[in-house]
This record gives sequence, C-alpha cells and structure tokens, in this order.
Amino acid sequence: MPLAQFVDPLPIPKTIRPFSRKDGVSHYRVRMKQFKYSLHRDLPATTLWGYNGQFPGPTFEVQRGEEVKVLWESDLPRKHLLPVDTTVHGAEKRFPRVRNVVHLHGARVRANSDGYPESWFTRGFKHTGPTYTQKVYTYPNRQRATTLWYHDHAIGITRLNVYAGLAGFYLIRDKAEACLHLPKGRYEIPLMIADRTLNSDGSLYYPSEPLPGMHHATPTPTKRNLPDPSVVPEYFAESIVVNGKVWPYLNVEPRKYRFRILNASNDRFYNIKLSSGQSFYQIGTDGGLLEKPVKLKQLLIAPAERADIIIDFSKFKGKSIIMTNNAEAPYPMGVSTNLNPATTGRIMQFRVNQPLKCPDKSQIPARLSFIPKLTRANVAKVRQLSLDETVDQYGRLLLLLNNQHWDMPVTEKPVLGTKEIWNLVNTTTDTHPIHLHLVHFQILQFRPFDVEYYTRTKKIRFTGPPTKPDANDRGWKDTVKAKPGQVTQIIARFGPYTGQYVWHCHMLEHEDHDMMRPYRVVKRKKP
Ligand SMILES: [Cu+2]
Repeated sequence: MPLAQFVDPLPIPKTIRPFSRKDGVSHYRVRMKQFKYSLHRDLPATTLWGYNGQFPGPTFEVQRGEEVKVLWESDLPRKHLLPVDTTVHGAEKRFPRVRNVVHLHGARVRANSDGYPESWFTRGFKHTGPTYTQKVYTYPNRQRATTLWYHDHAIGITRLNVYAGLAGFYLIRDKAEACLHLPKGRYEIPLMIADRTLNSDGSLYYPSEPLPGMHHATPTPTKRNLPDPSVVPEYFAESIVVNGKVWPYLNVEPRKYRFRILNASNDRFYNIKLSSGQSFYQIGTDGGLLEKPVKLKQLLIAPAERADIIIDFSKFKGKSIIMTNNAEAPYPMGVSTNLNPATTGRIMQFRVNQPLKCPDKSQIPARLSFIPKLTRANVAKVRQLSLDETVDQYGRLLLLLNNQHWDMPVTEKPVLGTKEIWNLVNTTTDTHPIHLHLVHFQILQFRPFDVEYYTRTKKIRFTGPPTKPDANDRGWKDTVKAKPGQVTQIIARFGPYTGQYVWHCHMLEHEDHDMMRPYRVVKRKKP
C-alpha cells in the first residue's frame, strides 16, 4: 500500500548556532548520530543517521567572508544500517564497515578540509583513513552567496551513508543579495528532495543485490556469481521525501516565496512542474544568482544540483497546488517501474490557505547579478574525458571516467590559476551529473557525436551542430548534466588552492562503483 500523501506538514530544518565566535571565526561542532524519526504519520519511526541526530542535518547560515570551523565527529554504531558490499573500492573487508567524512558540496576550500573520500574516520576517531589529517575543517566562505549542501563522502559507501540521512543545507549570504528584496524570512524555504523506500515497520529499505529490470543497458548478473551483499547499478526508491517527510504539504499565503531546491537523491532526476500550470522563476544555480531571472514551466534537476526559484501564489488563493515530477528514471531512457505518476510523480503540496500577513513587498528584480564569462581565450589545456559503461568481474554494471579506476595514478593535473576546458564525452545511454570539487565552472556547449565510431577509434566525429546550455544553466555550476551521446563542454579556472581533490558522477551508486577520479591542482613550474 502506498503511503497517504500530503498528510504531514513540511518541516523546516533548524539553523545551527556556533558554540563560539572568536576573532571573526565561527566555531561549530557537529556529531553524526543514529536516531529514530517519523518520516510519515502512518509509519513507526525510522532508524536513520543524521548530523546532530537530524534529517536533514541542521542548516548552516553564514556570511560571505566569514571564516567557519567545524569539528565533525561520529557517534555512529560500528554496524552499518544498510548492506555494505566489500568488493567495492575502498570498502574492502580490512576497513571498518562504518566510516565517514564530510564534504561541503560547492565550497572552495583547501584540500585538507574538502572531505577527500579516503580521509574518513570512525566513532571517536578510533580508526582513520589513509589520507586523514584533521578533526576540524575550515571553510573560508570567500565565494558568492549561494546554496551549498554538506553530505557524507566516505569511499565505497557514500551511497549508503547519504541514503541513511547524512545530508544538510549550508547557505552563504551576502550584502548584494540582501539588497535585492527577494522573499525572505518565513518566505524563504529550503527544500531537500530525496527518494526513499520504507518497510511497513518504518525501517529504511535499500536493495542488497541487483534486481531484474533494474537497469536498461546491462543484463542482470546471475545470482550465484554475485557477492552478498552487492552494489546495485542505481536505486530509485518508492516514496518522495522533502525535508524529512514523505509527500508533505505546506500552508502558504497568496504571495511570492523563494525555494532553494536541492536534489539530494542517490540517482533520481526530477522534472518539476506545478499542477496549477503556472510558471515560476529560477533566480539561482549551484553557484549563486543568475544574471537575470528565467521564467520556467518546468525544471529538470539532477542529483546534487541546486535551483533557487520563486513561486508566486498570489493568484491561487484557496487552491491546492501539487509539485509534480515526470523525469524518467534513469534519465532519460527510463525503466517504466521506476516512475509512477501517482507516487514518485508527486513531490509535495502547497495549500494557499493562509491570510496575507502583510502586503508582499518582495520583488523578482530584472537584474540579479553579474557573471563574468569565461572565454576560450588563453585556455591552458583542453581535455577529452570519456564517461564509459562496462561490466566488472561479477558481470555487474561498472561505470568509469576515462576508462580508469579510482585507484589508478592521477592523470588530471591543472596548473593553479589557469583555465581549462573539459570535454565530457558521454558514451553511455544515461545523463550523468558530473561534479568537480573546488571549482565552479560554466557550461560552454553540448554537441552530439558518433558513439560507435568513438568507441572504435577514440576519435570524435560530430553528428550535429553544438547547442548552448538552457538559460537557467548559464550561471556558475559545480555539477553538470552530461547528456548521453553528446560532448558536454565546460570551462573552469583552477584554484585558489593546490592539492588533491576529486571529480565524479553524483549518482551515488555510480560514484561508489567506480565513476570517481582524483585530480590535482599543481603549482606552476618555474621557467
Ligand atoms: Cu553516473
């Protein structure tokens, strides 16, 4: 029986306060805990993992330029809540089952505070990973105001740790944005959208092996060859959870609201529309405000992407509006059982049933910010990097970047301060959300190519003209939807720090098995 929809009010995650502010530095302490929480009115409480025992974790709200230090620690049990496959890179039997490290997604931080996947630690820091250096992470916040999010990034089990609940919002604010009179206070609401399957006893369900029909591109491997438990190619769950409640509702006033949407799902894309048929405005992307608002009827958002939108309810007094989703899963090919219009085709409900407390003075300014264009002039390097699909020794789907495994030597070494163009050559049938740590980039273009010819010769033969990114993707990005059969071209300036970071697909089962690579920003060699 699917769960009743729109019976729980939307929770708003609490903002965390620093335990001290000294010399302009704010100090926080966050502990990962196992806890019980009711995700739905009709279900017993679910055992989850959360930062400070909350799902979503507490929201950080910081000012641009305000230095923040966080002591991240774990109080999690030794036994994992979900099935750990010890054949996946970095999760082998010799390592503790429960390991954690925190990545602040979209933050420009030194490598030792970035949450490198092998810098994990366990409860009480009893065991630490090979690249672990410190307990306290430093976030300079010297970057544009935007919506970031923090989540677990431990090697080989990121998909399980995030699914268990380890994710939260981190908002950077600045004066320029404050001057714009966007909806704020109770009218500015973060929405963390994720899919989860819940057993009738309330417990989280996550598959322990690939199931028939789970993926369109590869046959399901025969059972007797499989490790138990086994990583799955992707997992699309049955219920949609927003800010920790299944299909919640929100009572709203007939006025404008700002929603900071985050897709925190392991694999599911959402193509968001409103049942009222009304348009809404996207004002920001991963890297903060766009130059101008973009009027949309629908919004496609991939795992880890953020979209800052404004919805105006002023003409819908007394109405109920459902936020719907019709994105195929996987995107864009789809397996029919993964998307059901009556369940996963719905996200949440808005009820325009509140009296207007005071006149809506908020605005959607015609001009939001200035975004300097990164041009092809003086590009230091152009890289061709493929997204590949193959099978592993057990016959399971295995995804790779440039046909290389995680543990192979570093091949991408951009020089500090230089611009590079990365051509993401997607030979697969899926759109992969590709995320680069440290930098924000711009999307230059997409261009279709002959996949069969490329697979044989490693040479690109274009089959059509290039297309520009959609207007709402022409801002700063840290995650790009790399389309199947296309070369996605992005440009970034690498810095401001040197050191080893990662880039990866943000579909978490892909990232864990094996669609992640290290990259290193290096010092300029002396002439
Ligand atoms: Cu992927």
